Amino acid sequence: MNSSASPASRASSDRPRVFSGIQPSGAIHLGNYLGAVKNWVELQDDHDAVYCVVDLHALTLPKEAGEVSRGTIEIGRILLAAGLDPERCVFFVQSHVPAHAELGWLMQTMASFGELSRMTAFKDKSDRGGFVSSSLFSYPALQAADILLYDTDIVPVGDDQRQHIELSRDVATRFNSRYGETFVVPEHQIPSAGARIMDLQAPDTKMSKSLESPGTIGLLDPPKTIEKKIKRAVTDNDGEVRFDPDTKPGVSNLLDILAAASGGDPTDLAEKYTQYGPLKADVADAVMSFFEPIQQRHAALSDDDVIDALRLGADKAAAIADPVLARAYDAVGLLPRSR
Ligand code: AQP
Repeated sequence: MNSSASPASRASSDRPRVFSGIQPSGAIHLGNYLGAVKNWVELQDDHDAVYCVVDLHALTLPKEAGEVSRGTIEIGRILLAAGLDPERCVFFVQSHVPAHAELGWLMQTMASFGELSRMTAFKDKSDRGGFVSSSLFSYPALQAADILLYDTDIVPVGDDQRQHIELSRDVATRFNSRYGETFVVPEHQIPSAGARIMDLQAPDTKMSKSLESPGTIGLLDPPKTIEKKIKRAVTDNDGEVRFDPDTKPGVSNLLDILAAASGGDPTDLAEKYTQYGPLKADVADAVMSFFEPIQQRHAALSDDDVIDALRLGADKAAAIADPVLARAYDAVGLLPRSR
């Protein structure tokens, strides 16, 4: 082992490290916020938090030149407005820290073809048609690298990421047993409510940036639009307010949103309502109470504010990631470049 700190020494000296990322693949929506970003903001208080705009992941689906850099600035602006504080977390862009792509290659060598073939995100996205790149198949290995580079203890994510975090754990464990203790094996942290917000017009489909559906609530949607989208949310004909995602996906999605936004348990919340109208009105109010202040802060931020924050973050991220990459190269036994 070289002079870089071992995973055990970091874990014993610091607060728990959290790492998570978001693709600049469209506007942040309600699912991203309740499933991930809201928790990221809270975790800054008592964790050593590292958050990343995973721009290399966004390239797994075809993009026009310039689309990803515009998306990165925009998503950075929304995340700062939502409460990420560059003084209290490391906030950066994945491609600004080359160690991600480098460790990503090592992780590809550790993930089996069979494991990657079982990833449901690949099946879902490759079924949408169009050009299917090999990166869409292998990016969970890059995601493992993203996480492992920071000696991450906890990965706060939505439920759709459960399988990818499991893969990160498997490749870390495999690497450690083949080459010696090198990586911290991370745990996922998935919220009890809001972990999988469904599309309001298709409640059997996850709300997703890249789908651009009318059933997606964008964090920057005007209040009237949000109200209208929630009013028009697909429910069912039996008129009973009950939390039962299998038989009542639309109503259950609304109850889950309400529980995630205002606290409480969706089954208990259901008992307060006898009609869909008042439930929808309360969901719209709860969502707006979070989104309005974020929208105001967003309007006050400039592109330069984002660029400055991300520049600072890249230096801080590289200072953590580079020694971990060196540790991994050393463990594998690559010939060091002579000095
Ligand atoms: N619907 C959701 N409900 C709860 N959490 C969600 N997340 C995503 N969708 C939901 C969580 O948000 C974080 C960022 O994930 P992402 O960048 O992959 O977001 P996305 O909306 O899923 O974006 P894409 O481009 O459309 O990707 P796909 O199609 O792969 O989902 C993660 O923590 C995620 O769990």
